[in-house]
Amino acid sequence: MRLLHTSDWHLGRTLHGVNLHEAQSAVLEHICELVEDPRDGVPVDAVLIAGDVYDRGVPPVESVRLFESTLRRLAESTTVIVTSGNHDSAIRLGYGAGLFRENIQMITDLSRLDLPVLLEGSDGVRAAIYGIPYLDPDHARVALARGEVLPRSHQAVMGAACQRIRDDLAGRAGVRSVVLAHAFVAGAEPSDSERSIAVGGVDRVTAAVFHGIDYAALGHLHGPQAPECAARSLVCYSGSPLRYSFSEQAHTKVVLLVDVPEAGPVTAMPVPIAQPRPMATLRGAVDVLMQDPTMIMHEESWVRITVTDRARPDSLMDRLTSRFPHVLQVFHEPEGAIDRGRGGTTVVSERDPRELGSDFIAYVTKTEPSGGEMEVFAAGYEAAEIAERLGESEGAA
Ligand SMILES: [Mn+2]
Repeated sequence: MRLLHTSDWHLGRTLHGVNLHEAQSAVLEHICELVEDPRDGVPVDAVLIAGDVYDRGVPPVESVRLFESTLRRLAESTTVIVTSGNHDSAIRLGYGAGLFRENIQMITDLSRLDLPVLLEGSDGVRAAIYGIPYLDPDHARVALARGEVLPRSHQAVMGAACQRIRDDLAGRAGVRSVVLAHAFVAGAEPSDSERSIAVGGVDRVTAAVFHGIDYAALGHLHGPQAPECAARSLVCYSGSPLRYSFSEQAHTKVVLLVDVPEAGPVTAMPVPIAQPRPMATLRGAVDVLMQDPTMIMHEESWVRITVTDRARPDSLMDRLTSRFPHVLQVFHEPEGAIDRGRGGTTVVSERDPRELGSDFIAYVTKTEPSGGEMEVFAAGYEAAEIAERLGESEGAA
């Protein structure tokens, strides 16, 4: 059985103000082509999209259109299984789940997580494919409890979800098992473009929660990787198909072609996805940046530039854009200046609000925030996030 695993499309996302709709359209076109015309002739039995289809709960109209046309096109030739991520509104993404044809499976409702999609590959291999929507511990610890409410942690709720899946699997002989999940597995590498899902300060689950499952198709982290796992399970992140932050400038973005044999280990083969532009981080005095011949290779890239001149150079932005028209961020850090502390006064959307809050407290009070202050700030932030999500899911507005 051949599966195509992808995640974290983040349709509607911008990159420091640059609209990525065209780049996202090109990526989805590429994915459709991989399905319609597989390079090695092996048909793709299902496309798995492990959460964060959209960048936010209420995505732009052009993103909704792009997702619909992609779904329709993929469903012409394969089965598509989609779960919701922490950026998606589960209810909005799941609209139509009960209406779509058999080969479009939108799994955004916790009550469905142990009801698998039963698939038979073109090679006769059978698999039970389970989708775990993003589990918000505050909600899932009640929804997934058998009796007592579960501890308030990702580990507890993901563990309970996987246990339900293993219970269901126990009654199914001769099928391979695949799980889609949206989680931060310990040992894996984050980047700057994931929104924190920490609850009570902890965001991770151990890879061992997936034991007994042949393949865990993960979403959430934007770099492709296969964290260490319990024996005989393969746990992989496909990563996002586009770079969504400078911290990803060295990533090779991919989708994974996953082969599930009748018996024996599952394998995942990365297929590189072309990026609209390279990315680079440059640093130096402005005259050097403007004249250095080795910088030619970055002239068409998306760049972030740190200028190190003692005084901020005149018409800095104009000068830089004349050589680097796709410059997205400019910082000024005079060489030899005293360190003003982590991050300086730069506020970028990728930074964890708790970290920003800590900087703010330090800035206002001129002292490091105490543990107690940070706890109050983190609790307030989490409460605001929960309130926002509830407002969204209940359609209060
Ligand atoms: Mn994501």
